Amino acid sequence: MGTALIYDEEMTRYKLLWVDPACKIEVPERLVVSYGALVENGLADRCVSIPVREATDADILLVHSEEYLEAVKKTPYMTLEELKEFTLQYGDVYFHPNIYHCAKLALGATLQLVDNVMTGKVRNGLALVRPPGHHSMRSAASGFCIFNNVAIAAQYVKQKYGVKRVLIVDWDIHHGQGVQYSFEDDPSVLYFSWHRYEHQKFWPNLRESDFDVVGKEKGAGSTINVPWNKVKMQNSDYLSIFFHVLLPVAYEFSPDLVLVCAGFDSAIGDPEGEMCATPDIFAHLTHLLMNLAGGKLCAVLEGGYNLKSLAQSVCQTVHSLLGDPAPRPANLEGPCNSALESLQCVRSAHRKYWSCLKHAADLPTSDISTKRIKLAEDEEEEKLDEVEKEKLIAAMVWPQPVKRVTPPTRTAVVLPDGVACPDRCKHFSLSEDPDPLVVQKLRENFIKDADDKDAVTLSSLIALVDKMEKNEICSGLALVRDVSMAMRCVAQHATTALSNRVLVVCVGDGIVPHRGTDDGKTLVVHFSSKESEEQECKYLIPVCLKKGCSDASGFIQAVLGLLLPLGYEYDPSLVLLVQTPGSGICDSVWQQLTGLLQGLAQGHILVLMQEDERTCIDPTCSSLLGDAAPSLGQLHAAPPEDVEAVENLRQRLKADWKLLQTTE
Ligand code: X5A
Ligand code: ZN
Repeated sequence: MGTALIYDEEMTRYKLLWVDPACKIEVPERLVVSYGALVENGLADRCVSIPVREATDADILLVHSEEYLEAVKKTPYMTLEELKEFTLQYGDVYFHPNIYHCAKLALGATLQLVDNVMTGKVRNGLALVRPPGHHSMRSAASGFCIFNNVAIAAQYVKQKYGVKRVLIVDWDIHHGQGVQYSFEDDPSVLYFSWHRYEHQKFWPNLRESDFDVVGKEKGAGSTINVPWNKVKMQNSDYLSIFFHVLLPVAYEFSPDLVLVCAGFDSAIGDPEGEMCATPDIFAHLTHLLMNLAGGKLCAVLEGGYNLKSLAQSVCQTVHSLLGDPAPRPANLEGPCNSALESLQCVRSAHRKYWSCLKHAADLPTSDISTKRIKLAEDEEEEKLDEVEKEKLIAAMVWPQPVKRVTPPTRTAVVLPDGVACPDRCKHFSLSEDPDPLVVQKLRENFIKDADDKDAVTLSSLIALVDKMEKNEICSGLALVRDVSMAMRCVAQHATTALSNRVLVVCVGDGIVPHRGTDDGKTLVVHFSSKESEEQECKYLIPVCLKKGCSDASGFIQAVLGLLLPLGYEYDPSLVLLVQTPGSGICDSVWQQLTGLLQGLAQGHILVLMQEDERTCIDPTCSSLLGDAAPSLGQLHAAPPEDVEAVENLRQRLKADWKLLQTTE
């Protein structure tokens, strides 16, 4: 199952025909450079190319009014003067004789994408379109948008495929008010948007873009607004919102389809957003959404006005859609205070709607209004003149994202004799007898009850980790006689011989002795149902869940709100995922965990399991090969003790780990 790419040059054939400073950034080159970069990087060729189509009136009328459609239909026949005049009734948008045609293609491209994903012809995809859609409303064009591509797509899949729940993630830097209005009372569409807001001073300057606007009637809770009240937000700020708001709610909601309003004006260098998140953040945002809805994800271009930043961000997104390992997430120093304030406000505003947020700090209403109103006074920053500002933003530099290559071997397996190697994986064994020196060392350190088989297995694991380090192999699975021993052996090799940082994730109650974890070379996170004897410290974190790993809800919340932020901030070069016998974790939860952890360490993850866990081989390999995990279904409320345990841990650890912070 592949990744669709939908693009047609025709959508470059309209442009601004008069002078309008507000619209001059929306240029045909946006599509030319985006597609060009995909071709240059060999990404276009790896996608399934699907033709666009013209949307029909019926498609457009799923969201827009007949009067509006009829009015737009006349624009191809208007004179320049008439077009200017027509444009005046809307905000920050322009018309052109060919824009109606392009708008039909943009919507048609979006619908082609969702059709191909819903029918299983492809797993996911990107539609590169112009004009964008998320600002347009039932009867109005707005913000360069004519028809609301993504909102219509959501209605379309509900109607055509009977889809029950759609998640719309709007990572564009503007608030997609058109999408919000379309679904404000509809609980079947969860709309998430972050946007530059500056306490309502930023376009479109709407009261209804603030965090306390959450949807109406049955749809209360299914609109999530995250206002950015300062510019220059960074990767940490974006990831914090994903870990502590979007992902927990999205997993609880359990969409059947994920639509992304993929605007890249939220990236560094963009003249509209003025944010500082680097293009590689989109590798992670995309990856983190790819295990929802069984992997059914459709990204549709919205904004993005710095051509270089846009092209890089588009490539990062497509790399992830194709399953290429994500680059290491560099220098995550935790969210800034303004981002934390927004985070806290959003969590508080939504705590009555989502059980995963029940334990979020409750902000008293009086506090909320002061945070909201904080208007004018303290925000009077030195107003640079527009020309100076434009120059500064244009001069912004950032490192070129590193090349993303999947190693020649994606997944290698070390299995006991007689166990068949799953399809698509590579059986891994030593090409020659293990080095006697290595074996001797192993015997001294790990293999007390000397067993030649163990020596061979452990030597293989060491060789496998060496190959991962050289990027010849991406990930691995090993079934071993003693997972604790194998874990210690691999961790020690990686941290000493390779001087790497290793994230060790243990799942289950089996006793796992840890040593030497205070040097920062390993970070151990251990999920179990037993109160641990281990002393909690910065680098050894026992997570005790009442039902252990057998309660999907409690476990997933701990993974999203605790393990991922820790992992991202720690930035390991290797992840060791260890399942101890009788962990009680079910396959689909295990696959979610395996899938999510591949966002770390460039996908270098080694999974260790006990040798009799044969039925786990196929699901684990499937995840390691990049298949989407099956959906967990709507999650019930996690056991309150578990939510509280995670919340308490977060409170204790947040001084050491900034990505765990959820309050100022
Ligand atoms: C799709 C999009 C931005 C409009 C900005 C108007 N529109 N000032 O990014
Ligand atoms: Zn935008």
